[in-house]
Formats: sequence, structure tokens, C-alpha cells
Amino acid sequence: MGRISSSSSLPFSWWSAWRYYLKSPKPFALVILSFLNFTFLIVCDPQILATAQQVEASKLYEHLTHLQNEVETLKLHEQLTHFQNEVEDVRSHAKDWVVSVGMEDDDNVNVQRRNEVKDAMLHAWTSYERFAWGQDELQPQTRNGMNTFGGLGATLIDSLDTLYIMGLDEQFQRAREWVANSLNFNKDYEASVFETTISSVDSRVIGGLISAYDLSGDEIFLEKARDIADRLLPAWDTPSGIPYNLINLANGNAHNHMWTGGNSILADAASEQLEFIALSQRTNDFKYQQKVENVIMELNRTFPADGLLPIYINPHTGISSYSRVTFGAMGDSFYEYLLKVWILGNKTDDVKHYREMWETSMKGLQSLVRRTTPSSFAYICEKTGNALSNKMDELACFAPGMLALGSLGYGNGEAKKFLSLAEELAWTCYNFYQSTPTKLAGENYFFHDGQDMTVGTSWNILRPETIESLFYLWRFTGNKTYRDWGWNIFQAFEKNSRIETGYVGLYDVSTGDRDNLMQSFFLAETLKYLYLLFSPPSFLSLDKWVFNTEAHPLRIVTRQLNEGS
Ligand code: DMJ
Repeated sequence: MGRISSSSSLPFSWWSAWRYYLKSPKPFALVILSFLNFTFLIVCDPQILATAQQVEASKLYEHLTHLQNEVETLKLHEQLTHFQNEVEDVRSHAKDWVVSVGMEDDDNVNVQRRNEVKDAMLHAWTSYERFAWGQDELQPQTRNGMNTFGGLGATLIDSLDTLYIMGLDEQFQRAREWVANSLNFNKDYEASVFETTISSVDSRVIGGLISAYDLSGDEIFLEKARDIADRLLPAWDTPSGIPYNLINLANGNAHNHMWTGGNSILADAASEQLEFIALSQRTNDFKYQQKVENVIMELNRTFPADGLLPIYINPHTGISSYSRVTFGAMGDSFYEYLLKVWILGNKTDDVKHYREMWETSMKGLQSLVRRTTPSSFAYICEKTGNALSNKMDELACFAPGMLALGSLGYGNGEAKKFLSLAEELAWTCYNFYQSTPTKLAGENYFFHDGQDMTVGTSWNILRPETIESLFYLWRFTGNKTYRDWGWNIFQAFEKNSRIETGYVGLYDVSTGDRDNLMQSFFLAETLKYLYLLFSPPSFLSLDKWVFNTEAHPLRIVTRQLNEGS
């Protein structure tokens, strides 16, 4: 009731309107129609709709502009990073260039020395170009070439990186053209005459080609390296995976020398790791790496407690045969490569076993060190069974350099000890040179109580090992004495070995009688290490490059995890 009384009290109430429309349906219908029409107008009026869409579009546009701005910023950032990388690259090249022309080297004496070594390289190379182009080695006295390695242009390939490093660009280009157009590994030689040792081909030819590729970026070198590596691969097809040392490049028949009793030689069989790993990294084909890493795994299975392996290994069983232990001929580069593969592999866990094996071998090396009387020269003995022999090859003079390079991986105390042993041994090696009338070292030395050292085999064939070690010691100690020692040895080569048509070895370091061969390693190693000895340490930094056993620098690249597996 209250509701009725309250509504009836309003002047115009909804109730009275309702009653009015119920009684008069026409006006009612009119009102309903107007309402519908109004709503329709609002919803469907194109103008109203367009405005709403415009508002929405403008919002979207605003959002889009914001997104575009963000994209632009990202792009700019990317461009900036790219640009920054390029600047960094140019800067580092410029630095290398500045260093290479000696502008950073304030020491005029060493600029002068470096130029004289470059002149020696030019003389050696020009003689080779003139009399032995495309052949393995030059015989300077008779002015002809000789195919000591089956006609693979060993000197030419061994020289590529030295020419490049010294900035002998025209010579490098001519050599490059020969590689591109004339280097042919498909040699159908008679196996008995033209078999080729793996380690020589590998370190000189494959190492030389990869190094030339790393320095110049020219794909032709990589292509050729791959070609010869493929031809060498069948040598690893033995029951143990330890390779044969000889192979015919045309038909792939592999075997060992008769004089080793069918055994593989340690240095030849286990010094292909650097080159084959580098080749795999650059081609993304890991078959090369697998073959050579398997060799080290196999040797590690029966690795002795002193880490010293005899020079002969049976390729069928993988077991060492009774033979000499030496850091000289036939043993040397096995130990060198244990350390350098660890460095090439960025010292990662993947390559930890190489370093462990190397450290074990260095304990063994220390057990072979003796000192002379009266002058206390340190030297590394050879050993057969339990018997030591007081003999050391000049070839073993690579060891001081290796010890200096490897000392970095030890803790402070051990590092100093190894560096100091390296310095002692380098002094001995330098005296191999200083103690002869020509001031050039003989091939090997014997040590007797009270007499210090006497020359064993009297020849000198332009070998690099002592200079190699002086180079490493100069880099790691900064002691300029090592540069002076290197300079003295260079002077002795200039005096005794330089002739009008190249450089020759000596039959006898006492008389100075000359032989008739310019070894390819004289251009690849001896002159290169001398050049680097007189260059600033930042040139071909040892943080970025690792030198193979033939002094071919290989760029250290990131090792991908489990590359070898
Ligand atoms: C080079 O061919 C290599 O250094 C090899 O490992 C042994 N030494 C000769 C040069 O003397």
C-alpha cells in the first residue's frame, strides 16, 4: 500500500506514464521505434565507427612506431657491434703490420739484424727459384734440383709462410700460383723409389699448407692440404691404429722401413696430431683428428711411469719394442706434440691427457739430465734398457724451447725449475756451436769426464733446433743475450754456408768442407726462427699461434667440445 501512496504523490511518475502507454499503444510504439533508431545510429553511423577505428588505429600506429624504434635501436646496436669488431680487426692488423715493419721496435740493432735475415731468405729463395723451381730441394753446388720427397715441391711449400711473414709478397704470389696450378699429389711413382715418409710430408707439406692458409686465408692451400691428407690416411689402417711410416701416395700401399724390423718410428708415427687436428678444425671433417688422437690414446694405454717411450713401436700390437729412448732423432717431436696439442686445444679438459702425459715425460727427461766436468754443462742422455749413454743430438736442442713453453702450465716453483733447466740446456746447445772452429754445431756430441763435450758425427746440415730454443727463451725471459747468441750463429752460417747459389751444409764443422744440399727446413725453420728472434714478441704471439715441428705457425682456434669423439 505504501508503494501506491508514495508513487501517487509524484507530479509525473513512471507508473502513470506506463498506464498511459498501455491505454494508447501508438505513442508507445513510437517511443520504442525512436529508441531502436537512436541505438542503430550510434552503432552503425560510419562516422562514429570511423572515429573509433581511427582511435584504435592511432593507438596501433603509436605502438608500431614504438616497436620500429626498438628494432632500429637493436639494428643500430648490432651494426655498432659489427662495426666495433671490424675496428678491432683493423686495429689488430694495423698493429701486426706496424710491428712487422719494425716501427714499434725501438731497437735499431734488431731491425738491422732482421733485415739481414730477410736478405738471407731472399738469397736462398732466389737460388731455389732459379735452379730447382718446383723440385723438393736445391743442390747449390751443382745448381740443380733434387726430388728427395717424391717431387712435392718441399722447399716451395716449406717456404710459403716464411715468405709471407717476411713480407716477400711477389715471391709468395709466385709460389702460390705453383701450388694452385702445378702441385700434384697423384704421383704414380714406383713404390721402391718414391715412397714418402709420413712425418716429413705431414710436418713440411700439410703443416706448410695449413700455415699458409691460416696466414693468407687463401682456400687453395686448404684444398691441397686436404688432398694429401686423404692420400695419407690409409697408413693408419693398422691393427693398433699406430700408422706405418711409408706410403705410396698414388696407390695408398703403406708399410714400414726394413731397417726398423717392421716397426713404426715413434716421432714419425706420433707427430701428426697438430696438423691433422688443425685440418679437421678448418674443414669440419673430424676423420683426420680421430685417426691421430687414437694414436695417443693407444700409447697412453701402456704409457710407462717415466713417460719415456723407446723409438720403435710395433704397429700390430701398439707395444714399444726394445730400443733406444731419446729426445733426439726418431723420438723428439713425439714429446713436443704432447705439449703443443694441449696448447692448440686451448688447454681444455678435452686435451688434459696430453698435458698429463707430457708432464710425466718431463719427469723422465729430468732423470736423463747429467752435467759435464769441468764446466758443468747440462745435457740429456740417451737410454737403452737401463743403460744411459752420454750422447746428445743437436736435434735434442729443441728441448730447451719446449721446456720454456711448457713451464707456463706449472705452478710457480716448478715453472721456475723448468725454465732454469731450459736455460742451462740452451747454454750447452749454444756451446755445441761455439766449441768448433767454424762456430757451427756438429750433428751430435759425446760427453766425457774432464773433457766437457766432443763432436760425434761431424756434419752440420743447417738445422734449426738451437735457434728455435733461443727464440722461445727470448720470448719467455726477455733476456737479450739469447738474441746475441742467435746473431752469432747466423753469422757463422753466413760465413761458412752461404755461397753464390744458395746455402749448403758442412761435411765437417772442423774443416768447413761443404756439402751440396740446401735443406728445406733451412728456409722453413732456421731463417724463420732467426727472423722472429729479432722481431718484437707481439709479432706472431705465442698466445695465438702454435708452431709445428717444422716451424709452421698454426692459428689457435676454439676447440669444440668432444671434437675427437
Ligand atoms: C725438421 O724437419 C723437424 O724439425 C723435425 O721434427 C726434426 N728436425 C728437422 C730439422 O732439423
